Amino acid sequence: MKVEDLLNETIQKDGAVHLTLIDPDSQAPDEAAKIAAGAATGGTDAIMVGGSLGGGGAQLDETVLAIKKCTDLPTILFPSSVAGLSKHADAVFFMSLLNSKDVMYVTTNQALGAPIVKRYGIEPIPMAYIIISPGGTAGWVGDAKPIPREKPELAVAYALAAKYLGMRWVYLEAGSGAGESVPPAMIKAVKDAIGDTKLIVGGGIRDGKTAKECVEAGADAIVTGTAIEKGDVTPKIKEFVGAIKN
Ligand code: 1GP
Repeated sequence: MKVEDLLNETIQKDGAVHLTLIDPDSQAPDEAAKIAAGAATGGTDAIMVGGSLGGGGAQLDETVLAIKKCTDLPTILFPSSVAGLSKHADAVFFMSLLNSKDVMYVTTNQALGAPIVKRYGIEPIPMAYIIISPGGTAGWVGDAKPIPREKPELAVAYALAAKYLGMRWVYLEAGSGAGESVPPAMIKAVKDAIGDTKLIVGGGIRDGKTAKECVEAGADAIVTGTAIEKGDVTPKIKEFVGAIKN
């Protein structure tokens, strides 16, 4: 089954999915594999692999391979550029940073990467990436014009543009390690506007309560990374999963 179909089925069944983000640049491949295994035990639905800085080449390939050895969960690449592609992954969020000021992040990397995705045979999942203030490293690297937190109408405008461009997924990103997640009022405004287009929310989600608020506001998928970098992975993932699923 295609990864996107699996995610959609799970959203239909459970109300939401939890995605665990692993940055290949943050630890050795065997460590990444342990995190993925712990997240799988905790009930996460897929492993996203990517990061804003580095994390390409052999380190990325070895990380994806190590993760695939220890879990059957889908692996989805989350690339910041064409360098974030690996032939070993199952799928790739084929994403455009819609509110970037640099065409490199809107269409150029996508053009450079598209033939590679085809050659590797990995499943592209079309996604709009929208950076919300503060935006973190992703915002800086992607030269974004972060959307002010008190301006949901700007996020709605970008998300609707994504829908009308045919993207099936929209990701509201506050930035890894953000002090606060994307505001629920913004999530709600975006979901009300885009309807059946799937909404991913990430950045600054550290506990089940915040994850639940995001899902109640309309998020279909929650991404967490930083929260499991320290401490026990499985109980933390269980906290997120328990909070967001029906
Ligand atoms: C970053 O949205 C993701 O791209 C995850 O953010 O590390 O804050 O969980 P955190």
